[in-house]
Parts: sequence; C-alpha cells; structure tokens
Amino acid sequence: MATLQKKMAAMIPSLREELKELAQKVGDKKISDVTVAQAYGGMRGVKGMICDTSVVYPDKGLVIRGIPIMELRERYPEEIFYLLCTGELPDKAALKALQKEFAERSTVPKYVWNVLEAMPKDSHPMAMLDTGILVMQKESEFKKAYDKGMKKTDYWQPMLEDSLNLLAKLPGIAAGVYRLRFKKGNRIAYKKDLDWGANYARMLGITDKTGIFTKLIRLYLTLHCDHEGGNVSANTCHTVGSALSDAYYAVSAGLNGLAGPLHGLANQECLNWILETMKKFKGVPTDEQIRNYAWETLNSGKVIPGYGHAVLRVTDPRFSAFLAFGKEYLPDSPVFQTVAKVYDVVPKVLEEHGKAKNPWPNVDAGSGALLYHFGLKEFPYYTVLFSVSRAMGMLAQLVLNRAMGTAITRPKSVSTEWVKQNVK
Ligand code: CMX
Repeated sequence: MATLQKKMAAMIPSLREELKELAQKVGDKKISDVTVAQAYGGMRGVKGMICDTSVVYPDKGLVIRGIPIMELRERYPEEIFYLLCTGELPDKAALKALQKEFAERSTVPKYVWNVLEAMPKDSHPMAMLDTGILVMQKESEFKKAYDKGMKKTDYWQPMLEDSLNLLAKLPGIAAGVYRLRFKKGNRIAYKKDLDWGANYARMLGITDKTGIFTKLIRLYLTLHCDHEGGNVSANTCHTVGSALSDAYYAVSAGLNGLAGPLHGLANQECLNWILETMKKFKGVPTDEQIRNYAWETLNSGKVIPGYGHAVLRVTDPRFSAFLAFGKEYLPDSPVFQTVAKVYDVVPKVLEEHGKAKNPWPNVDAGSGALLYHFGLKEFPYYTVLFSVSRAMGMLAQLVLNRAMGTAITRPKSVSTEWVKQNVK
C-alpha cells in the first residue's frame, strides 16, 4: 500500500468526481428543516455540513469510516489517522512509513519553548498547548505555497504537509507542557524508533515498568480521535480552516473550544466526582452509598459528570473500551473499581430522575480514573491529552475539506426582531 500522500493523491480525483455527480443529481434536495428553538439552541440536530471522517450514531456511538470504534481499540493511533484521511487502514509498510514521517518531523522549534517558558507559571495547560501550536504558524507550508500562488486543486497537499508536521510535534509539545507546568524536570526527547503514542507516554516521564501506561496512552489517543464534524472543536476548526487559514490557526482555534467545561474539560470534573465519593465514604463506596451521593448531587441542582450526551442514547463505546481496559489491566485499583460501580448504579438513578435524555456514561466517565491510577494526577492536564488525539480528526477533516474544495462557512443569522416579524 502507498504512503499516506500517495494514497490520498490517488483517491482525491474520484472523490471530487463523486461530489460533482452528487451536486448535479441531488444538489437542490432538502436534508434539514430548522425550527426557531434549534436556531436559539445551538443548532442541535440541524444537518448543515458534511464530514466524512466519522459518524456518531445515537444507538451505536462513534464509527470511523464505517468501522465501530470498539473494533479499532487495539490499533495504533497513527493507523487511525491514516484511516480518517483515506477510509482504509494502512498495511504494515504504510504504517511504518507514517511512523518514520512523524519521527523525522518531530523536533519542536526552540522558540516554542522560549515562548512557553515566558508564560505565567499558573497558565492553564490548554492555553500553553494552544500557544505552542499558534506560535509555529510561521512554519506553515500551506501559507508559503498560497503566497507563492497555487492552484485550488493543490490546496490539500501543503495542508497535509502541515498536518504531518503538526501531528509529529504535538506529543513533544504536550509532554513538554506537562513537564514545564507541573515542574517535572527536563524535557524528554522523541525516540525515533518508537511509535507516536509510545513516544508521548515516554516523554511525559511517568514510570512505566510494565508498559501498561503506554498501552493506555495509545488507547486514549485512538478513542478520542474524532467525533464527526459538528462538535465545538471540530466545527470551529472547520470554520477557521474554511477561510483558508492554515492548520496552525485552525487547530489552535478548535482546541480553544475543546478547553471549555462543557466539552473537553468535562473529564476532570468526572474524576473529581469519583474522588469526592471515595473521600466521603473512605474508599470504594457501596452501591447504596453511590446511589445516595448521586441523588445528593442531583438534588443540589448539579449534573452527574460523565453521564448524558447530546447525541448518544447508549453507553458510549469509548467508555466501554476504557472499562474493558481497566478490567484487564487494573481490576484491583480502587479508583477504577469505583468507576465500574458508578456505572452499575448511576444510569438507574438518572432514569428515575427523569431529566437526562441519555442516562448512560460518555467517554469522560472513566478515562481520568485510569490516568489517575498511573500517577498522572494533574487534572487540568487531561484536556491536553484529549487534544493531541482530537488533532488527528481535525487535521484529517481540514485536508479533506481542502481536497473537496469546501466553501467558506457562512450560515445566515437572523435577528430576534426578524423571528418576531416573520415566524407566525
Ligand atoms: N446529570 C444530571 N442532569 C443531566 C445530566 C446529568 N449527567 N445530563 C443531562 N441532564 C439534564 C440536563 O441538565 C437538562 O436539564 P434542564 O432541562 O434542567 O436544563 C436535561 O437533563 C436534558 O438534557 P439533555 O438533552 O439530556 O442533555 P444535553 O444534550 O442538553 O447536554 C450534556 C448534554 C453532555 C452537556 C449533559 O448530559 C451533561 O451536562 N452531562 C454531564 C457533563 C458531561 O459529562 N459532559 C461531558 C460531555 C462529553 C462530550 O461532549 O463528549
């Protein structure tokens, strides 16, 4: 099988042909209606954009290019990036070539560290990560080629170059942020003979004699890679990219959205809730204690973090993947045992409560507990891990959008006055 670049070059002409035919055949057909409530309510459920990398089904969860995420959990994250971009998993040679590309492009420019070291010591790790990405904008191959003048049909090529450059450096920047922000000592260099995920685990500097932490980081990177196109981070990245801003501008913008408490920051709140429960009941709580604490949380007007979802109506398969990992590798960990028990109890409580449309856990309900077990206890850092993974989906979407010649995003807004006058 070909390298990622060759594979994409081969598939893009037929993709364009297909889109042209679709536009001719069904271009004027409707795929969505929008109610006033949807216009005020975050456009929930409005079909208004295309994303081919993945689909989230309410009853199945995340499916990447036709493959359910549970079936991909043993794969290297690099394989997932290739899959997101091309619709096919790489063979051994293509995977090796991609890993080599990442290794060759992994050196983080010195000026990134100068900037990060100059930031206030109490900066949020996400602000540091996003700054590290943005400050590299001057490296953009897309920007250089665009300034020289390039054909529209070639846009995807330097976009892919930028994507590979950025993905190759992200584990190093993210691990560097961890070591700098939490005073863990010197940075650890990328090891060229290790895979991308193993490098990230190693550069964090967490002791890993058994290799299980490395497996967890690979799994984490695989599971968080993409969640179709409409979520805050993907949608933001898409919109910024649609103005032909390069990958550095677009991905850092998307990740600023991921830093919000209703999106990527939720995982730290989930672990907090688990630890609070354990503290209150002095260890792994009983089912009855969890039930009481869940009701106490709900009765005080708060949500139970890690449960519910805007789209899903079943247990998030990404949660199931983490649960299976915990059962296999750390069944005796009290914090993992608590997560598993909460899963037995909380959905019933939420069903009785009757508000949440989905009483089942989302990905965030378990991921933090596993990281915590291995000593990665700095909660504000968890969204950075999420970001390194989600950058794969954002970048694959950017490259494909440039290949498809996707137009600049410009939905029409209306004023409240317009609604009053025109909607009867
Ligand atoms: N605990 C208590 N109440 C909940 C709840 C939960 N876990 N999940 C939803 N509800 C409530 C909502 O607050 C809402 O109440 P109001 O009508 O009083 O506003 C009601 O149930 C209906 O909400 P919904 O339609 O089921 O959920 P939304 O699509 O509006 O919100 C989400 C989805 C994830 C923000 C929400 O379920 C939530 O706040 N969960 C807890 C936080 C969390 O786990 N976030 C991580 C999300 C992960 C991701 O996005 O990938």
